[in-house]
Amino acid sequence: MSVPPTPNWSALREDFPILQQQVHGKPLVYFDNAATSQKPRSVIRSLVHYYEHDNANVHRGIHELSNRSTGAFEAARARTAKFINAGSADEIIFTRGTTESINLVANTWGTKNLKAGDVILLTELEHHSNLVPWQMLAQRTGAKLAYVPVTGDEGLLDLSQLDALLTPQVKLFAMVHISNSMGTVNPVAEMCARARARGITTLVDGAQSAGHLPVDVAAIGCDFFAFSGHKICGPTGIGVLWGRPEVLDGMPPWQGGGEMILSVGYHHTDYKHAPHRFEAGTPDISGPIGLHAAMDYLDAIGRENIWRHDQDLAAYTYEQLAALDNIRLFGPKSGRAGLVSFLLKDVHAHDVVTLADQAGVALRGGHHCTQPLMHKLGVESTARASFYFYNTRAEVDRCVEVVREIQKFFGG
Ligand code: 7TS
Repeated sequence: MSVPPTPNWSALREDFPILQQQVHGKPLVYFDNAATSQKPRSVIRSLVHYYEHDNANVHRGIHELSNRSTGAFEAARARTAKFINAGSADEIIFTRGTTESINLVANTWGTKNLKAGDVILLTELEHHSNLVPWQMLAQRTGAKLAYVPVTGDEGLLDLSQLDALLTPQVKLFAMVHISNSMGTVNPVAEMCARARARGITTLVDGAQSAGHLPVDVAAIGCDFFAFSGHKICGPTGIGVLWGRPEVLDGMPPWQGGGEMILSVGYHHTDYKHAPHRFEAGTPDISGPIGLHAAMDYLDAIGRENIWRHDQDLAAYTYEQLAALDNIRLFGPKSGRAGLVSFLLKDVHAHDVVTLADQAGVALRGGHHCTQPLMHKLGVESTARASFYFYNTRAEVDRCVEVVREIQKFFGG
């Protein structure tokens, strides 16, 4: 696929009505994209169009509106398959988001395949949503958790330990693609290859990667890939689980109800195949439609271009912040994804975020749902600036100026 030419990034901002506002009397600088992205007009319009013209329940009716709605819903599934280079639309399960995708795997594949004494291997970088479901599964089955260690503030995994950790007891290796609190980009293709060579099933949490760089599940070589629509310009409430077809085939259903059945008796039910087996009840219909518009929008820009822009903003921010005194920076020194986490000496991250907000700059402070990682690094929280393609170097300059003002305010 050819890469679209480098876009005019500033012009793209015009597609986002929400960015054209002032907050506390200052132009909004939205640097909380790792939490959720903003939505372009084409996505908002796709939702309005659906509700104004086509709204009906899917798969059940044979009337015109139901046919249209079903067609749009299934077209979104096919578009999603293309977005991540899946082999077929049947490999795409719609969920509420990354969190639900991972819980689905834990509750179906995990319940069927894990037993006492087995090991679930994770990394110390994981978001709670790729950690807590596995802890719950371990409690139910008697399996144990093990972790690939992080080396320190740079947030890099110590992969020299990986071969020793991939013991015969390991049944699943679940790993984050891009860390939401450090900005680390993990070599997931290599990590999956090393696990698969030992017959271990792999899951990649793509919440921070899917909308930021080209994703090819075949090239990554994982068994499951999870991501959220709302972080890639789509609506909230829609997410994706991709599964390798031979793995999905063997998985029991999770939630029972309408839509996932072939036939039901009072004492027995036969289930549909994937993906419908895993989509009980009326699904989020407008969500996939909005997500379809978002994927079209992103691929018109080109995720190669988005990735380059992300990396440029992150490197620029890192360089500017590193020049300040009394600042601790987290994440890799080079090759980082589009976010920067930091702490100012003697200033709580929440104070940084509160004061930045007064200046119109939206940051996030806290543990970023990576509490064990924060504890390992000896901190409770960090302040984080996270970028998307509509952000600019001028906004980074403004943010750094505000951080300097905050340091002055606290006597630094
Ligand atoms: N995995 C990673 C790596 C994430 O960054 C997030 C959300 C999730 C999973 C969960 O996604 P959800 O859509 O199911 O909630 N990360 C963040 C964040 O960094 N700030 O707010 C949410």
